[in-house]
Amino acid sequence: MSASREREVDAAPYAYRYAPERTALVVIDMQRDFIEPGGFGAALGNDVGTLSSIVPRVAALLAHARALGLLVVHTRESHLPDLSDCPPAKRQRGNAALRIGDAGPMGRILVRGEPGNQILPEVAPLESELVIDKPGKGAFYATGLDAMLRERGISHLLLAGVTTEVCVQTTMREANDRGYECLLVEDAAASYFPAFHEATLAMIRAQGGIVGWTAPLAALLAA
Ligand code: TIU
Repeated sequence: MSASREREVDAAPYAYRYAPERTALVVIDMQRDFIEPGGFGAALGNDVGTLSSIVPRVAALLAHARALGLLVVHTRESHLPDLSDCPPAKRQRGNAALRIGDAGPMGRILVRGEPGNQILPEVAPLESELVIDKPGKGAFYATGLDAMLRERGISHLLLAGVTTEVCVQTTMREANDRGYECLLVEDAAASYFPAFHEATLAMIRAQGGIVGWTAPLAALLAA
Protein backbone atom coordinates (compact mmCIF):
# COMPACT_ATOMS: atom_id res chain seq x y z
CA MET A 1 0.00 0.00 0.00
CA SER A 2 1.30 3.44 -0.84
CA ALA A 3 0.68 5.84 2.06
CA SER A 4 0.34 8.70 -0.43
CA ARG A 5 -2.94 7.23 -1.68
CA GLU A 6 -4.51 7.48 1.78
CA ARG A 7 -7.38 9.95 1.99
CA GLU A 8 -8.45 12.01 4.99
CA VAL A 9 -12.13 12.91 5.27
CA ASP A 10 -13.43 15.77 7.39
CA ALA A 11 -15.78 13.52 9.38
CA ALA A 12 -17.41 13.34 12.79
CA PRO A 13 -16.39 12.73 15.52
CA TYR A 14 -12.91 13.26 14.00
CA ALA A 15 -11.03 12.79 10.73
CA TYR A 16 -11.53 9.45 8.95
CA ARG A 17 -8.56 8.07 7.02
CA TYR A 18 -8.85 5.37 4.40
CA ALA A 19 -6.75 3.80 1.69
CA PRO A 20 -8.84 3.16 -1.45
CA GLU A 21 -7.28 -0.25 -2.06
CA ARG A 22 -8.46 -1.45 1.36
CA THR A 23 -11.88 0.21 1.26
CA ALA A 24 -15.26 -0.92 -0.04
CA LEU A 25 -18.37 1.12 -0.71
CA VAL A 26 -21.40 -0.83 0.52
CA VAL A 27 -24.70 0.44 -0.89
CA ILE A 28 -27.58 -1.00 1.07
CA ASP A 29 -30.92 -2.05 -0.45
CA MET A 30 -31.53 0.73 -3.03
CA GLN A 31 -34.44 -1.38 -4.25
CA ARG A 32 -37.81 -0.55 -5.74
CA ASP A 33 -39.35 -2.50 -2.82
CA PHE A 34 -38.31 0.29 -0.43
CA ILE A 35 -38.31 3.40 -2.61
CA GLU A 36 -41.30 3.00 -4.96
CA PRO A 37 -45.02 2.73 -4.14
CA GLY A 38 -46.39 -0.83 -4.05
CA GLY A 39 -43.40 -2.56 -2.45
CA PHE A 40 -42.40 -3.80 0.99
CA GLY A 41 -41.82 -0.34 2.48
CA ALA A 42 -45.27 0.86 1.44
CA ALA A 43 -46.87 -2.41 2.65
CA LEU A 44 -45.49 -1.61 6.12
CA GLY A 45 -47.41 1.68 6.04
CA ASN A 46 -44.50 4.00 5.21
CA ASP A 47 -44.51 7.11 3.03
CA VAL A 48 -41.91 5.87 0.53
CA GLY A 49 -41.52 9.32 -1.06
CA THR A 50 -39.14 10.29 1.74
CA LEU A 51 -36.34 8.08 0.35
CA SER A 52 -36.04 9.06 -3.31
CA SER A 53 -34.22 12.36 -2.71
CA ILE A 54 -30.95 10.52 -1.98
CA VAL A 55 -30.82 8.70 -5.33
CA PRO A 56 -28.70 11.35 -7.14
CA ARG A 57 -26.25 11.48 -4.21
CA VAL A 58 -25.93 7.69 -4.08
CA ALA A 59 -25.26 7.80 -7.84
CA ALA A 60 -22.57 10.46 -7.30
CA LEU A 61 -21.04 8.41 -4.48
CA LEU A 62 -20.94 5.35 -6.75
CA ALA A 63 -19.26 7.39 -9.49
CA HIS A 64 -16.65 8.62 -6.99
CA ALA A 65 -15.99 5.12 -5.64
CA ARG A 66 -15.62 3.75 -9.16
CA ALA A 67 -13.22 6.55 -10.11
CA LEU A 68 -11.08 5.78 -7.04
CA GLY A 69 -11.14 2.06 -7.83
CA LEU A 70 -12.89 1.06 -4.59
CA LEU A 71 -14.51 -2.34 -4.31
CA VAL A 72 -18.25 -1.71 -4.73
CA VAL A 73 -20.80 -3.92 -3.01
CA HIS A 74 -24.57 -3.65 -3.45
CA THR A 75 -27.04 -5.43 -1.20
CA ARG A 76 -30.64 -6.47 -1.69
CA GLU A 77 -32.99 -7.53 1.07
CA SER A 78 -34.65 -10.54 -0.50
CA HIS A 79 -36.06 -13.97 0.15
CA LEU A 80 -36.08 -17.20 -1.81
CA PRO A 81 -39.35 -17.83 -3.71
CA ASP A 82 -40.24 -20.67 -1.29
CA LEU A 83 -39.59 -18.30 1.67
CA SER A 84 -37.43 -20.99 3.32
CA ASP A 85 -35.03 -18.20 4.40
CA CYS A 86 -37.78 -16.00 5.88
CA PRO A 87 -38.51 -16.62 9.55
CA PRO A 88 -42.29 -16.78 10.17
CA ALA A 89 -41.83 -14.01 12.75
CA LYS A 90 -40.50 -11.69 10.03
CA ARG A 91 -43.37 -12.53 7.66
CA GLN A 92 -46.03 -12.00 10.30
CA ARG A 93 -44.62 -8.83 11.86
CA GLY A 94 -46.69 -5.68 11.42
CA ASN A 95 -50.02 -7.22 10.48
CA ALA A 96 -49.68 -5.72 6.98
CA ALA A 97 -52.26 -6.27 4.27
CA LEU A 98 -49.46 -7.39 1.94
CA ARG A 99 -46.81 -9.64 3.52
CA ILE A 100 -43.43 -10.90 2.29
CA GLY A 101 -44.15 -13.35 -0.53
CA ASP A 102 -47.60 -11.97 -1.38
CA ALA A 103 -48.32 -10.70 -4.90
CA GLY A 104 -48.16 -6.91 -5.12
CA PRO A 105 -48.12 -4.41 -7.98
CA MET A 106 -44.33 -4.96 -8.48
CA GLY A 107 -44.49 -8.74 -8.13
CA ARG A 108 -44.11 -10.80 -4.96
CA ILE A 109 -43.11 -8.62 -2.01
CA LEU A 110 -39.39 -8.85 -1.11
CA VAL A 111 -38.85 -12.00 -3.20
CA ARG A 112 -35.62 -12.48 -5.12
CA GLY A 113 -35.91 -11.87 -8.86
CA GLU A 114 -39.24 -10.03 -8.72
CA PRO A 115 -39.47 -6.55 -10.35
CA GLY A 116 -39.88 -4.83 -6.97
CA ASN A 117 -36.77 -6.49 -5.61
CA GLN A 118 -34.47 -4.91 -8.21
CA ILE A 119 -32.05 -2.08 -7.54
CA LEU A 120 -33.09 1.27 -9.05
CA PRO A 121 -31.56 1.74 -12.54
CA GLU A 122 -29.93 5.06 -11.51
CA VAL A 123 -27.74 3.21 -8.98
CA ALA A 124 -27.57 -0.20 -10.65
CA PRO A 125 -24.55 -2.46 -10.12
CA LEU A 126 -21.92 -2.86 -12.84
CA GLU A 127 -21.13 -6.43 -13.98
CA SER A 128 -17.84 -6.27 -12.07
CA GLU A 129 -19.42 -5.32 -8.72
CA LEU A 130 -20.57 -7.60 -5.92
CA VAL A 131 -24.29 -8.02 -5.27
CA ILE A 132 -25.28 -9.61 -1.96
CA ASP A 133 -28.77 -11.00 -1.46
CA LYS A 134 -29.51 -10.97 2.24
CA PRO A 135 -32.45 -12.39 4.18
CA GLY A 136 -31.90 -10.16 7.20
CA LYS A 137 -31.56 -6.49 7.93
CA GLY A 138 -27.79 -6.77 8.41
CA ALA A 139 -25.69 -7.63 5.35
CA PHE A 140 -23.37 -9.94 7.35
CA TYR A 141 -26.13 -12.26 8.61
CA ALA A 142 -26.42 -15.47 6.52
CA THR A 143 -24.28 -14.12 3.65
CA GLY A 144 -20.69 -14.56 2.51
CA LEU A 145 -19.97 -10.82 2.76
CA ASP A 146 -17.36 -10.98 5.54
CA ALA A 147 -15.34 -13.66 3.71
CA MET A 148 -15.57 -11.75 0.42
CA LEU A 149 -14.27 -8.57 2.05
CA ARG A 150 -11.46 -10.33 3.91
CA GLU A 151 -10.37 -12.21 0.77
CA ARG A 152 -9.93 -8.83 -0.89
CA GLY A 153 -8.02 -7.27 2.02
CA ILE A 154 -10.79 -4.82 2.88
CA SER A 155 -10.57 -3.12 6.30
CA HIS A 156 -12.62 0.05 5.73
CA LEU A 157 -16.26 0.43 4.66
CA LEU A 158 -18.17 3.44 3.36
CA LEU A 159 -21.90 2.88 3.83
CA ALA A 160 -24.96 4.35 2.12
CA GLY A 161 -28.51 3.36 1.26
CA VAL A 162 -31.81 2.68 2.97
CA THR A 163 -33.08 2.76 5.56
CA THR A 164 -30.65 4.50 7.88
CA GLU A 165 -31.78 3.04 11.18
CA VAL A 166 -32.78 -0.41 9.93
CA CYS A 167 -30.59 -2.10 7.31
CA VAL A 168 -27.83 0.51 7.13
CA GLN A 169 -27.32 0.80 10.87
CA THR A 170 -27.64 -2.96 11.46
CA THR A 171 -25.00 -3.60 8.79
CA MET A 172 -22.71 -0.93 10.21
CA ARG A 173 -22.97 -2.39 13.70
CA GLU A 174 -22.29 -5.90 12.37
CA ALA A 175 -19.26 -4.57 10.48
CA ASN A 176 -17.98 -2.63 13.50
CA ASP A 177 -18.11 -5.75 15.65
CA ARG A 178 -16.10 -7.58 12.97
CA GLY A 179 -13.35 -4.97 13.12
CA TYR A 180 -14.09 -2.85 10.05
CA GLU A 181 -13.55 0.92 10.22
CA CYS A 182 -16.87 2.29 8.99
CA LEU A 183 -18.07 5.66 7.74
CA LEU A 184 -21.73 6.36 7.01
CA VAL A 185 -22.27 8.90 4.22
CA GLU A 186 -24.86 11.10 5.91
CA ASP A 187 -26.77 12.44 2.91
CA ALA A 188 -26.54 9.23 0.86
CA ALA A 189 -28.71 7.39 3.38
CA ALA A 190 -32.35 7.97 4.29
CA SER A 191 -35.12 6.85 6.59
CA TYR A 192 -38.90 6.99 6.35
CA PHE A 193 -38.53 8.92 9.64
CA PRO A 194 -36.17 11.93 9.37
CA ALA A 195 -35.79 12.04 13.16
CA PHE A 196 -34.56 8.42 13.16
CA HIS A 197 -32.02 9.28 10.46
CA GLU A 198 -30.62 12.11 12.57
CA ALA A 199 -30.70 10.01 15.75
CA THR A 200 -28.79 7.22 14.00
CA LEU A 201 -26.05 9.60 12.87
CA ALA A 202 -25.79 10.97 16.41
CA MET A 203 -25.58 7.56 18.10
CA ILE A 204 -23.00 6.23 15.63
CA ARG A 205 -20.53 9.05 16.22
CA ALA A 206 -21.19 9.52 19.98
CA GLN A 207 -18.72 8.22 22.57
CA GLY A 208 -15.74 8.87 20.31
CA GLY A 209 -17.27 7.06 17.32
CA ILE A 210 -18.55 4.01 19.16
CA VAL A 211 -19.89 2.55 15.89
CA GLY A 212 -17.81 4.62 13.45
CA TRP A 213 -17.76 7.91 11.60
CA THR A 214 -20.24 10.01 9.62
CA ALA A 215 -19.58 12.63 6.94
CA PRO A 216 -21.56 14.30 4.16
CA LEU A 217 -20.88 13.28 0.56
CA ALA A 218 -19.19 16.65 -0.10
CA ALA A 219 -16.53 15.88 2.53
CA LEU A 220 -15.80 12.55 0.91
CA LEU A 221 -15.52 14.14 -2.53
CA ALA A 222 -13.19 16.82 -1.15
CA ALA A 223 -10.85 14.34 0.58
N1 TIU B 1 -38.60 -1.03 7.11
C1 TIU B 1 -37.42 -0.43 6.99
O1 TIU B 1 -37.21 0.71 7.40
N2 TIU B 1 -36.38 -1.08 6.39
C2 TIU B 1 -36.33 -2.39 6.00
O2 TIU B 1 -37.21 -3.19 6.26
N3 TIU B 1 -35.25 -2.77 5.27
C3 TIU B 1 -34.16 -1.95 5.01
O3 TIU B 1 -33.90 -1.00 5.74
N4 TIU B 1 -33.49 -2.17 3.90
